[in-house]
Amino acid sequence: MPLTRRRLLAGSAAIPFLGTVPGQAATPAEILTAQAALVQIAPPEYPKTGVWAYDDQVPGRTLRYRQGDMVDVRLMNGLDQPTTVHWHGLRLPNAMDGVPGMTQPPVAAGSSFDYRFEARDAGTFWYHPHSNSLEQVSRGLAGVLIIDEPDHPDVDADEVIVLDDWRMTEEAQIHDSFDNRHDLSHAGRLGNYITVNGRSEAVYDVESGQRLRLRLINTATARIFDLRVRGLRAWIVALDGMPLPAPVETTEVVIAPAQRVDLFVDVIAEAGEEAILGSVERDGTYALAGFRVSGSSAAARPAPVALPPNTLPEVRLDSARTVPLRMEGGAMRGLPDGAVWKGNRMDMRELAMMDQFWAFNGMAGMTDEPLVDAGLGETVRIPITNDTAFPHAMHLHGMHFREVRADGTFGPWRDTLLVNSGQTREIAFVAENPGSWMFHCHMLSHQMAGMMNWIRVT
Ligand SMILES: [Cu+2]
Repeated sequence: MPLTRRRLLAGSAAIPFLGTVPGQAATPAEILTAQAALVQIAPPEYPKTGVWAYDDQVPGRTLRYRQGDMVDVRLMNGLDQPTTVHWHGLRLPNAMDGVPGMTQPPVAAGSSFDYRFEARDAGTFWYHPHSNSLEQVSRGLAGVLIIDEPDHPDVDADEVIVLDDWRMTEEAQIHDSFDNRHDLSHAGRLGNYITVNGRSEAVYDVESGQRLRLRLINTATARIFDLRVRGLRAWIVALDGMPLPAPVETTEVVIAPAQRVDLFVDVIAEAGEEAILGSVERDGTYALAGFRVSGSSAAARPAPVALPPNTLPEVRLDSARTVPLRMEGGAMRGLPDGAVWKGNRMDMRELAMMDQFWAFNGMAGMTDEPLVDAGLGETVRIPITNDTAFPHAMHLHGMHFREVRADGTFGPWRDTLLVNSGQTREIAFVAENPGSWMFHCHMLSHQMAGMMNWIRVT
């Protein structure tokens, strides 16, 4: 039987990966293969680290599109367990959101899945699995997705800075402690080795007077980075992919797991002077990114202007429905009244046997009915009260929200909000995107141990 070119291409694409969706003949422009790999993450005197990665890279390669393009990516699963890709922060059709058992079937080992959706919003986003998330993300599965504005902003360089931490053994291998009950019930899986773009430090050659765009992305599963800039004049221009109405000058940036912060920085250090992006730790400030400055300062630039806004819906509080969310549990406070897990009321000891330590409104883990059942176009307000002893980074899929401040004004658009112990912070969003959307803590140990629920928009 003669092989036609079409058959040959379709056949060769399917060889190692069974279970491809019928009719999936055209090869997407991008293929991401999730698989085990060996990568030099630790300093050179250590061995390579066995990771799970997209295409043998940590972080996965940066996917880049222009606003309005179609994102067209085939995930191939070379792991020995199911996986998916969640496109974090993107407003996309529900079927492309990557939540197994909710928006798509899990992608079995050896299978593939095609993701295709319009790049609606320009900004800095990222992708990661939503299947066995704590282990898969901790082992290295995460990558950056950038959607460029139609007109490039006036900067001399545009750099991605992926912040992550790893829990390593002394042989620089991923510590195999994903069900550690201390992590599940405390601050989560904090690492013992911090990386920038998969290395211990990033170094950039710059000239005094240059303006850089730095896209900070926190892919760690638990660590909140408290950052400082020195030798740089910095403005926040976007949060979680969405531009601020005006740049906000700052010297400090707090970035919780899954959040993104876009900075414009002007190099104000002269040649030979220190310019860093540093992380504040208990015993000092450590450089995560270093800028080797040459040249002498050119004339100072005018202050930056705002990035062009994405088209976001108007949040109307007057007609909004309010659904409070109370977070409880974890070490120190516990769940004295127990919680409902998978339809059964359990006491704290029984919940702990099931690795459940946290609850939303008295419910641990996913529920049959959503936290909010919203009508399409309805505005929903959720005051989030953190009655636990730990901070939590709450992430809503599929839609961005605004914080409603105590004085009734709105905060910036975000998809992930850090709520510290004892705080009540209210969010409001327009249920503009139909489907079933996860609403969960992005400290992934907390998500696994009870802090997840969902919102339905119909
Ligand atoms: Cu949490």
